[in-house]
Amino acid sequence: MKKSKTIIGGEPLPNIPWEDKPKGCIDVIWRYSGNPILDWNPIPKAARIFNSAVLPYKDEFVGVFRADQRNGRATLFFGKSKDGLKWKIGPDPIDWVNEKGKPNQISYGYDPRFLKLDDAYYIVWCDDMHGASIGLGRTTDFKTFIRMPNPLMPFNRNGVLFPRKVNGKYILLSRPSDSAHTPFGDIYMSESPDLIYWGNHRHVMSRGGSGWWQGTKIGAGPTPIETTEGWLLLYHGVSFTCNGFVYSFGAVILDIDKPWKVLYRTRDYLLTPEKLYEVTGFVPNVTFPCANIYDAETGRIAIYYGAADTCTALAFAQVDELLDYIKKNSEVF
Ligand code: BMA
Repeated sequence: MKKSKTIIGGEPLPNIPWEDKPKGCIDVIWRYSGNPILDWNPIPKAARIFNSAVLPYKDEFVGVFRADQRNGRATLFFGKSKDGLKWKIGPDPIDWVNEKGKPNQISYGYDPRFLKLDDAYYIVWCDDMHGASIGLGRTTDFKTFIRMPNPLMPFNRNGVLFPRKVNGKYILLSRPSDSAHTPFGDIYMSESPDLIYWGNHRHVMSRGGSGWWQGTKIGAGPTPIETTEGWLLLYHGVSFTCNGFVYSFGAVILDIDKPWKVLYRTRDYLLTPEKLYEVTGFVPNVTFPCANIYDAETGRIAIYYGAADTCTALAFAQVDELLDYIKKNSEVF
């Protein structure tokens, strides 16, 4: 097995879900042959589970799932898995409390990101703050979930926390938006000394470039991975067609110490809706990555993405190959 020393600070994850790249595949991200791993009506209380985030925990896996219930409302469920493929989710939505342990439920929640930061597990999601904004919460035991103050005001989506402080500050990416199906959007960055007060906002990257796939809007994807080449960040890019939006994804390498600085950015998409479960469903033509777990030893990356706002799917990449591809097929604008 090829060893990689490219991922910094990560743990080995020998049980990462994995499939070798199929022979003849020319892509740097390839799909799991067993996709989708969660299909229509996966649990009694959810019609569709997609755009969800998972993490390794001890020898198993835990996840925070975007589950759209049968009343159409998006909410967040917690789940566990022994292998990262078959999940036991719910049966009920996460029961949020405030810092004093009193109920503090969310009215809706979607597109969670999930990460270990310092001594806790944090969840960032799109929350209702009299309009869509960024929600933040934490847990240490996956039983008590504490809702924290909203880091940013409406309207905003696609909040993504870095897995460590940079220059002594917590870093949050976000995508200021409108209250509907936003027809624009760039990625911004904010910093905080304590995960409560956020400021020093910076623009990171814009939609557009020569790739029409990211011409309408872009949004940060899973938690960035620290590598010897910089922060590896997957992001989604959206194009606007006669039939509506199409969500693909690409990747960017950000400077380690100045993470608002884009070093390399994919010109072409890395994955776009092609498979039946990506091009048909509740919202056709959506591939939306929310998690990337990795084995720091081998450099294997497993990417969890939502397909057509209906299913959860899995794809794979090898960190050295992916970084090399991004550097050789980059445009920065
Ligand atoms: C975005 C978010 C995503 C969704 C996408 C396509 O605005 O709501 O959750 O996957 O639209 O519907």
